[in-house]
Amino acid sequence: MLRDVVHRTDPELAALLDLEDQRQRDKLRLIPSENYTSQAVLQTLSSALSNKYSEGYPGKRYYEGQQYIDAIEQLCIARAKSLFGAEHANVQPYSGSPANLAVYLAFCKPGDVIMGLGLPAGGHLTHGWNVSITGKYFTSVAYGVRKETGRVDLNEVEALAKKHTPKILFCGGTAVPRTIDFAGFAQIARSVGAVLVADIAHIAGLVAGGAHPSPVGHAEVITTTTHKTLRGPRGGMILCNANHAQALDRAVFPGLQGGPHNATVAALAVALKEAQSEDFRRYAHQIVRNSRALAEALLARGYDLVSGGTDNHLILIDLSNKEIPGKRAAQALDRAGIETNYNSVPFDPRKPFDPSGLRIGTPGMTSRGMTESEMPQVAAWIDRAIAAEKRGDAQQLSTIAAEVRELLLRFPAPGL
Ligand code: DSN
Repeated sequence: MLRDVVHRTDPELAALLDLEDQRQRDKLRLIPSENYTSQAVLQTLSSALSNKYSEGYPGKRYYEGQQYIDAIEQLCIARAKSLFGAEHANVQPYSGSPANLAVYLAFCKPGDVIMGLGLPAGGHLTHGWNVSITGKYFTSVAYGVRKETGRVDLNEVEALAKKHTPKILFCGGTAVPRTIDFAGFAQIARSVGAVLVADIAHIAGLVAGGAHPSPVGHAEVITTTTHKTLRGPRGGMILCNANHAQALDRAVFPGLQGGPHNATVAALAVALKEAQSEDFRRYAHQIVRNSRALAEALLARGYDLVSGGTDNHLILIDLSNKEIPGKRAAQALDRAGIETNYNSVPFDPRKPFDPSGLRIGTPGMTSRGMTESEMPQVAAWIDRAIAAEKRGDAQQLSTIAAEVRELLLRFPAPGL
């Protein structure tokens, strides 16, 4: 119905929207930060809330007409607090990066020392990497992963923290295939007087569904996006202990942002309700089972996985031993109907725009209902596509894309 209206108003744009829907239906979407939101979330995003300005917080706005907006934001906050067991929630950050910037603004002055996982080791740009404002305006110290294990070594983190005494210590990242030891990080942060910030953007849905330990009770501040494993709209959220509520709220507004995106806040409220369900718990645990099954199938085919496997939704493949760079592999896989992203691996000798790795994950396909039974087939397609690309067999890539489409007919894409 809504799309019909767009077709009448702007057929050129509507045709592109239709094509993107079709692409998301037909492709095996393995990018670990992507997912399929529900129809309820998508419909809420396109509501009249998009017409409204609401600078401020419920009960303290700078614009009138907030009777329903206040109720919506309060509902969203209450659901976020209850789902994660947090004392305070701010649901206004536009996404994960602004949520992280708010943390800097709340706790640091320019030039202060901060610590986070380095980008090449799986950290996020906003954890202090040098090309980000967070690496330019603050004195950033990066910890890494051990070459032999591909895992964070808390002894290294502790030694660096003791030497540099950061104001804030980030844990979490964008290419971390293993469980994050929040308690271990908390002990280090406490010992040097740093605020521990757990960036759970990737794993928020796993935490909510009980498939990854929760940082609540360990990290004083938790930041997240809302659209990855959590399966909500594109957005961000900050959870924290009550004593940090005022500083973080002020940092988000008026420190960094103007009016919240009300339709996004409302859609997040819907997603948080969905995340309270038993279905969501099953989905979260299935993501991990699928990921482990896929990792095993890839290992059996000789793929080198960073850290040797996975505990969560994400698998980082080092393609060096397959003698194909990540970008070429990802482009070939896309032609074979399998969507991934190329990614640096720890200690990567190649450049970030043409790295050695491929990052894949199971949230999207789990949302479509796939289970462990499909994972050997997925690994076989990846392997066949990479071999086909190496011998220049474009026909084989098209054949795989057709097989992928055929399988996906059995697993309808939610929301589309
Ligand atoms: N772009 C996100 C991801 O793909 O992990 C991180 O910001």
